[in-house]
Amino acid sequence: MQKLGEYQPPEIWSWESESGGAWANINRPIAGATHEKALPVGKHPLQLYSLATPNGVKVTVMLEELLQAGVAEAEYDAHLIKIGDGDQFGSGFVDLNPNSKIPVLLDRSTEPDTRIFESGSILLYLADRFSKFIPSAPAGRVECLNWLFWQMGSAPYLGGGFGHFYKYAPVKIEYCIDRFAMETKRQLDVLDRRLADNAFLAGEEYSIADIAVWPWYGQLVLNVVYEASEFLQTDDYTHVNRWAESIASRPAVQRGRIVNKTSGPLHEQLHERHDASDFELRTQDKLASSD
Ligand SMILES: N[C@@H](CCC(=O)N[C@@H](CS)C(=O)NCC(=O)O)C(=O)O
Repeated sequence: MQKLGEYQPPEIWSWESESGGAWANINRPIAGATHEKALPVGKHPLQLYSLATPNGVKVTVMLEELLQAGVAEAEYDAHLIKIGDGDQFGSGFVDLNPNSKIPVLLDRSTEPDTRIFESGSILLYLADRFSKFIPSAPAGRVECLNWLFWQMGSAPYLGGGFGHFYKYAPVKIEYCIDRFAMETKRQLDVLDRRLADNAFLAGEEYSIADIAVWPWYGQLVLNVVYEASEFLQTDDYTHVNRWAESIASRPAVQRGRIVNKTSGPLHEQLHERHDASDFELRTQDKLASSD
C-alpha cells in the first residue's frame, strides 16, 4: 500500500489480494463458486442460510416475529454460513444466491422450491406470503416499501462506507471517515424527522420497514454496531433512540438477533436454529456446559 496522497491510479486496475483490510481474505473481483459444496437441509419448509450481521438479523427477526404472531408455517432451520471462511462461495450457496452474500432463504413448500436472496426481497416475500408486517391498504403498503427500499439504498453508505473506514480499513483516512460520517448523520436525521411524527417508519404499524432498518440504524444508536455512538453523537437523535429501544425490547427481536451469531457473550450465540427450544437449550453457554 502507498502512503496517503501518493497513489495515482494506473491505466488498468489490478487485483492486490492482500490489501490489509479486515475482510481482504474474502473480497474478490470475480463472482461464482470457488468450491463444490452442497448445503445442508433441515426438517422445516423454510431453510435459511445466514450469519447474524445486520443483513442476516433482518430475516431471523422477521421469522421470529411471524412465529410470535402465531404463524406456525414460518418454522425454519437457520444454517450457519461463515463468510470469513468463504462458505458463501460454495457451489450450493451460489446456486441459491449468485451474489454470494448472506442471507439466503429457500422455501421448500412450493413446487419447485423458491430461492430468495437480498434481505429486502426476503422480507417482502415473507410479508406477502403470510400477510403480516406489511400494511394491507395501498397507501400504507407503498409507504412501507418506500422505507424498505430506502434502507436497501442507504445502508451501504453506513456499512460499506462509514463502518468500513471507521472500523475495518487498515488505515484511518480522514477524508473517507468525514464523508461517510456526514452521510450517516444525514440519514439518522432523515429517520429522526420521520419518527418524530410516527411511531414506526410506515406509520403507526410495526412493519418490515422497521425490521429492515433496525439492525443497521437501531443497533448503531444502541452502540451495537461499530461502537460509534459517541463519535456520531447518536444520542441527539431522540426519536430514533425511542424507536430503537422499543424494537429492541420485543421478544422476537431478542430471539432473532442471536440466531447464527458467532461473537459476543456465549448466551447470546445460537449458531444454528432448528427448533424453538434451541433458544433455551442450544446457545453456546449451554452447549459448553454440557461438554
Ligand atoms: N444487499 C444485500 C447485502 C448482503 C451482504 O452484504 N451480506 C454480507 C454480510 S452483511 C455478506 O454476505 N458478505 C460476504 C461477502 O461479501 O463475501 C442484502 O441486503 O441481502
